[in-house]
Amino acid sequence: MKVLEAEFVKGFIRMCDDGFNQNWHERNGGNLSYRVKAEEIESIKEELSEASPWQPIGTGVPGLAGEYFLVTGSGKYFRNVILDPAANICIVQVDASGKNYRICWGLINGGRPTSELPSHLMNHEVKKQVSGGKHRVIYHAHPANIIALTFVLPLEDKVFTRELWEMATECPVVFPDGVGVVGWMVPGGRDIAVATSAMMKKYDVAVWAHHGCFCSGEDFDLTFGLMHTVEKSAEILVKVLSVRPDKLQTISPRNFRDLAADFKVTLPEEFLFEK
Ligand code: 2HA
Ligand code: ZN
Repeated sequence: MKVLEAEFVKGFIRMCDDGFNQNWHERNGGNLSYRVKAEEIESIKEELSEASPWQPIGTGVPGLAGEYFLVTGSGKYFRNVILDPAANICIVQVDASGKNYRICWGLINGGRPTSELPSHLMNHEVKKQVSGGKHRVIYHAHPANIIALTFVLPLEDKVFTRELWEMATECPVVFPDGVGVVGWMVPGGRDIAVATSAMMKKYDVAVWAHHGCFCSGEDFDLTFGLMHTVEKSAEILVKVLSVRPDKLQTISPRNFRDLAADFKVTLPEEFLFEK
């Protein structure tokens, strides 16, 4: 089968377009990666090349040795992915040491995988382990309301989690583990990758202060849906704070406990503090 005929590639392209249409990907902002299943790689083998040189990832991901990833290209625009996928995305393979990658398909006019490859791969390594192999998608976007909140809320996991949970009843069910917050750091390197992947041991969502958000999930629907839910909740919070900073009423710790019991989710007590 051709790469562009594979369902996982179609799903990836659709997610890029959906993200652009949400206004989360100005210019070359944001990046997406998918850990490809063995049978999916087998089905597109005819188009994969082993000719490209191995290049350093900039960090070590031994837990991903030999794995293949579909990723957006560095400097490429999400809005162009649907028009010319082969020029804007690529499939890379990680070598046996977990220190190098090579391009096996795509980026036909040249280029490199996303500048955030270290963060994507370190997040994948953590999530593969803690989810027992279920999580396959890592998504980085620049949603305006989440970013806005990083200027007005303390950069603390418990504050962001609780405020976002309170903005929509579905939130604690969609991200029961909460959200982590990474203070401002230089993007694109190993340090921010280490900080983000440490958050991913505990959470499926990591907010990057004054920059954007990373989400992890099992498939494209769940991961896009997670980003969408977090950003919608942030939008409601921005509206609430704009109208009157002190809420007249909200969802209480007692309400959250009742919700958790009915929806059979565990909500960590650390987020159910009295204010
Ligand atoms: O431009 O979003 O974090 C791509 C990015 C870097
Ligand atoms: Zn970014």
